[in-house]
Amino acid sequence: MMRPRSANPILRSAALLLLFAACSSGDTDGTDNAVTNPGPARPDTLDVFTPGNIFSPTSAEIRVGGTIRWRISESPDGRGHNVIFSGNAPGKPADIPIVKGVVVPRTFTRTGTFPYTCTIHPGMDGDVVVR
Ligand SMILES: [Cu+2]
Repeated sequence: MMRPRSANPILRSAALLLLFAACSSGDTDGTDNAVTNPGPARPDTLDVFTPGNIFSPTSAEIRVGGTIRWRISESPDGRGHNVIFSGNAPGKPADIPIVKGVVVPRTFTRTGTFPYTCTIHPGMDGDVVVR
């Protein structure tokens, strides 16, 4: 004859399942989905704009394998902008020549901080932090 205690693990499992289901169904805005079910790793894509003579955001953070898209508009002086990376860090992407009205992507395959500047406009600086 089975002892009553033998059902306890099953009941405990059922209770845990119900608890999990209750927690999951509480997610109404969908923001938790990436945490509870990340799926395959996917790189971030982030846009950096040039409103006037600044890069926005000034510091852009992405995951390894992520892509920054510089959306380079015409500068107030009509000359456009460039993106020149400093240093020789491994994974440093290719510089972007003087352009305007274009979107130029660069993918970052190594972690690190990659500072850059627009050499046309003094003080127009930014960096990409790859984590
Ligand atoms: Cu510039």
